[in-house]
Amino acid sequence: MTEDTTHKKKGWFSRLKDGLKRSSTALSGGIGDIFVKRKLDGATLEELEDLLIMSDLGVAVSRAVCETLSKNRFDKEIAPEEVQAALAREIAEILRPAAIPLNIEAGHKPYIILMVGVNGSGKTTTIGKLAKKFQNEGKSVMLGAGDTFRAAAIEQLQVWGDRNKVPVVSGKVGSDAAGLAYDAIQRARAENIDVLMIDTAGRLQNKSHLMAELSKIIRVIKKQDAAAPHSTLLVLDATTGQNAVLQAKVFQEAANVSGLIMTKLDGTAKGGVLVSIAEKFDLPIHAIGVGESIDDLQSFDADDFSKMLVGLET
Ligand SMILES: Nc1nc2c(ncn2[C@@H]2O[C@H](COP(=O)(O)OP(=O)(O)O)[C@@H](O)[C@H]2O)c(=O)[nH]1
Ligand SMILES: [Mg+2]
Repeated sequence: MTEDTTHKKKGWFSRLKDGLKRSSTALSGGIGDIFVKRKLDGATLEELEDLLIMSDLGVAVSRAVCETLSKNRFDKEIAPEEVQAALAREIAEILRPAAIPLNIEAGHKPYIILMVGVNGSGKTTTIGKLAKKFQNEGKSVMLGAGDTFRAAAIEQLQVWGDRNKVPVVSGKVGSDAAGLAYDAIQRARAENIDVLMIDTAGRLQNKSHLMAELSKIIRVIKKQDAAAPHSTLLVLDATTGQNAVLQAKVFQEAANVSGLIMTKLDGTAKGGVLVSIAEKFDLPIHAIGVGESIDDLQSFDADDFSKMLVGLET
């Protein structure tokens, strides 16, 4: 590792730690409270299971870790650190198969990425961050302003386009998002672009409307390229806690999601929900957002994430 990347890693690492502090302090602090000079008896295990469930880990994971602990250490004195380590092991076990980087397969040109997720989850920002990443990999990038609902949304994508010096295809406010997707694909083809990212609106107030809009966009994209969208990325805001599970379900139904990016793990995050989502939906976790700036996107590491979540040093 070069000095530069070491420095960078420290930067986002410490920020991520800050972000998880709330849930992990509750978790590690809670574990400390439960286990101060205590034996691992039935009542203690029950208390621990409750704490884990409250940390958004999901019932299945919480039960599994308690069962493992009970098998190995029942009726023995146990230190909080041992509980944290066992918990981190269980969580990493679940997350490891899901830690799959986003792979832009050659052979699709443009490689079309559709970004979906509720308003405010971080879609547009994540597009901006990914644009830089793809350009660093030597790929040409174009953005499609498919959130045609608000002028501010189009302008915001334009700002990210300018920042990255990549073209943005946009239409009038209120125009048809599917039509915009069509135009963007045409232009990306004409300009021989490698990766086209299409932004969308995420109005969840009306589920059937959202579904209709997304499926129309997807239908139009498929008419251009039957294999597209090549990736449909669901962006989830970590601070929404358990609500993210519901969002994953709705968007899975509406848009056949192919992978996840969880944002705002630098904020007052409740990152534990990622564990229950990975458990419930068989979806790759491609990356995590750890800030609002262009470089604040990191690939997902199951072991580091698990340790930080339970308050262990990595
Ligand atoms: N702290 C933090 N803020 C983020 C992150 N990703 C996005 N945001 C902020 O969240 C807000 C909504 O993001 P935006 O990209 O507009 O969401 P969209 O409505 O899904 O397109 C903006 O203020 C972003 O700067 C992140 O990883 N960390
Ligand atoms: Mg947006």
